[in-house]
Amino acid sequence: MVALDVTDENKAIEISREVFQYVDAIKVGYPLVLSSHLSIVDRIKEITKKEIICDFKLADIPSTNEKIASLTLRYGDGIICHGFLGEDSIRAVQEVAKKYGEKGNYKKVIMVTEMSHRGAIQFIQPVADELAEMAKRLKVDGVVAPSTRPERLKTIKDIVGDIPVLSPGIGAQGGDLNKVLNILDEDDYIIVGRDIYESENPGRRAQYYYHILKDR
Ligand code: NUP
Repeated sequence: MVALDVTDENKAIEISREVFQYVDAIKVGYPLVLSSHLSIVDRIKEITKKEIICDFKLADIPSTNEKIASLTLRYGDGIICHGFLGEDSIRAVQEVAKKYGEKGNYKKVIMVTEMSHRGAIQFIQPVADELAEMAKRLKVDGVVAPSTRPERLKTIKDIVGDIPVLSPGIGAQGGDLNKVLNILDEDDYIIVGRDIYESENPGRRAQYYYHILKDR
């Protein structure tokens, strides 16, 4: 999954065209959407026909999460939420996704467990296993867990079982790809941003990851 955190709409479209054949999904977040518009998701989808995940890390009370999710899922195929707000905040997003599902548009609700940066050790890590247990209980469609700490990735993966794991931290954040690939299964994703979109040739860089994943 490529993270398209560029702040120029045209650049985002250009990179999407270069990388889409090598990725399973595209993740957009605030950098791109705040510098353009949420409808950029439709444009990227039209060009790439790939799943688009909106990484908005929802972290609000249920009624506000619900409003944000309703707006976001008009465009995206999935949305990333924080888990530390508690069960009701996630359930509110799942309710929205369910309504879209009833109309034939399956939408994924993905929950952050432990984040990949160093600061995550401070507050999130101590509760991350419980967050993973909650994710499992709520049957979310995916969890985010760090490639920067393979041992934590493994623990979280063991807790969530068959829920797919999306793992950022490879490339610019220094995660060890081999260690991570020994932990992840076929249904899981690595998320790579800067190492692809900041490279001289994003298409070739995406292809590099594609081959590693395909040949393993
Ligand atoms: O724990 C997380 N770490 C992380 O890097 C959760 C995330 N959602 N991300 C996102 O993954 C981050 O916001 C960025 O969009 C992407 C990683 O990008 P890069 O470090 O490969 O450039």
